[in-house]
Parts: sequence; structure tokens; C-alpha cells
Amino acid sequence: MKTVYSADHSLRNAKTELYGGQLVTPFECPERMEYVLKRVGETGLGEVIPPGKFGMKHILRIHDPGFVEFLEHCWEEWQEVGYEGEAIPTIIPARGMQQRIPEHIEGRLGYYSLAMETSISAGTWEAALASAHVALTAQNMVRDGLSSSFALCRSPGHHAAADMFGGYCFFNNAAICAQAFLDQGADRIAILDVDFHHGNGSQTIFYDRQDVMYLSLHGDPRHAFPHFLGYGDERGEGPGEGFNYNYPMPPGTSYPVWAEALDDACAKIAHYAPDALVVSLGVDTYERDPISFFKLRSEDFTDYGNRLAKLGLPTLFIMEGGYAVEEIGINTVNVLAGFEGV
Ligand code: SP5
Ligand code: ZN
Repeated sequence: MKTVYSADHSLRNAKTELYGGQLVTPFECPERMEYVLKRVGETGLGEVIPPGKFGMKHILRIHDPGFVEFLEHCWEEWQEVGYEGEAIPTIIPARGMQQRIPEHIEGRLGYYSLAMETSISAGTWEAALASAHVALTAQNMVRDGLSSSFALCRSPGHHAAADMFGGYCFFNNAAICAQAFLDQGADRIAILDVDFHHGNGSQTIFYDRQDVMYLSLHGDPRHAFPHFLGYGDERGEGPGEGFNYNYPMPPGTSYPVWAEALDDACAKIAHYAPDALVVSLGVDTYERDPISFFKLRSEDFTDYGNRLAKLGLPTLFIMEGGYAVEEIGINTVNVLAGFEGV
């Protein structure tokens, strides 16, 4: 399997994440990519290739132009008003408030954010843009007939909504690729999200549509980020009803229970018979992940890679989360190797 990778991810090197009332070094750090890339090399998974150029067309099929413009200029505007730290929202348009877009960067930052842990700093825009292009390059390879590819994306994407960033995500790479498949002639695409967290952005973007089925296995939102979406009774709306499936699971969930949910999701995907499968591949389900509460072991990742292959679908893997940095390479490549049956 080929991997698409850009060193430009390292341009995102935020120094602060708001965590437990402190500003800590972000869990979503550049070193994550080094470990994955190293493991791809060690295991001989396949060639590593750079992204191509795609412009903004596919991104703007998913994201709001005002949001994109905001992301591009946020950091310079933040500095212009004289702030010395990284850009962290302090107010959002909560219940009962206006949903008008303010002029001051403080207000616009709040308007376009869904969580406060993700600081914007120098290079964030460039890295997020490179990440979307990594995803689109890998998507193109599958469109052109490869049975699978791996987009080693950083920043991750599944929390990003059409007009909101947060949860370490800026552009929703999986959603952008699903839409690209459709625009290139596909009728149906399934997004299977195996990251520990619910992909609120991906769900919301396609909630009223039947041409993209979204299925997610994740920590129960009563106990886990993003807390305000990802319940089991969210099934889609209007024409999208019956095309959204959530599998929230409790703290301590280990592989047998998780794999049962996966098999159920796979059966729904098989019945839907999509033209391609997009896997939002987060490995923060790992037992030693520092911010999550599932108990998957490294060998479990190989096993579920194998189960995914049984669907026999053209498959685009997109890197999402995973914060046990030293094991992220092993766990990620185990899924891909399991998929290839090596
Ligand atoms: C892409 C992705 O995996 N994003 C995850 C963003 C999660 N950010 C909030 C983390 C809050 C963790 N709180 C759990 C405390 C466990 N001790
Ligand atoms: Zn996650």
C-alpha cells in the first residue's frame, strides 16, 4: 500500500493546548508523524510519495468560504491586535446568542470554533492545507484504480465541521475526499470512523444525505470528547435518515466488544454497497493512549485491518488521532498490514 506524506505538517507546531485548566504541550504533536513514517519504512508497507496540487476546489465543496478565509488570516490578525500567546477562543456563540459574524478577531475566532483546546499559531494554515492535499492525493490514487492507499494526514480532520475547527482539526479531510469521489462519478461512499472520538464534523456534514453513509465507533459522549454529539440515536435526518450509525462505548471497552460493533458496522456498509470506503483511522483506541479510555492492544489493530479487507472495497485510509506517540506507528501500520494480509 502506498503512503502519501508531506513534511509540511511540521509547520503546525503549536506550543499550547488548553487541558485541565493548564496550557500544556499539545498531544497532537509533529513527532507523531515521525513514528508512523518510521514504521511504514521498517515494515516495507510500500512507497511513500508526496502530495500533488489540487487548489481549493475540493476543499470549498465542504467548507464555508468565510471559514477558509478566517483560517488563512487568523494568526496574522491575532498578532495585529497585540496578543502575545497563541490564538485560543474565549467566547463562542452559545445558546440564546446571535449567530452573526463579528469583525474583531476575538469574535471571529469564537464564531468559527467548536472547542477551545486547539490553539491557532504560525504555520497552522499551511499545515492544514498540506494535510487536505495529502488526503486528496491518496483519494486520487484510489479513484484511478488502486485498491487502497494511506493518507498520512496531519492535522487530523474528523472534528472539523463546514465552518468550525477544533479537536485538533481544521479541514475535514475524510469529508473532502468523500465528496471528491462523488464529484468524480461515484454514487455512494461510506465513511467508517474508528478514531476513539466521535467525528462530529463528518457526521454533521453528511447528516441529511444518503450519498454518504457515516458510521462511527467511539467513546460514549457522556464521558468523552466531543461530548455534544455521537449518541446512538443519531440516525440521520430527512433523506439522510438511516445513513448515520453511531456505536458509543463505555470506559474500559476492550477489543471483543469493540470488534462486535465493527462487524455490525461492516455489515451495514456491505448492505449499502458503496463505490469506495473512507476509513478515518485514529489509533487513540489504544490501551495506553493518554487522553482516551478504550483498551485495544497492538495486535488488535492487525485483526481489525484484516476484517476491513473482507469488505473487498476500494479503501482510502486517512490518518486521524492517536497520542501514545511511541506506539502510534506500530498501531497504525498494523491496521494497514492487517488489511493487506501481510
Ligand atoms: C483527532 C482527535 O483525536 N481529536 C481529539 C481531540 C480531543 N481533545 C480534547 C481532549 C480532552 C481530553 N480529556 C480527557 C481526559 C483524560 N484524562
Ligand atoms: Zn481521536
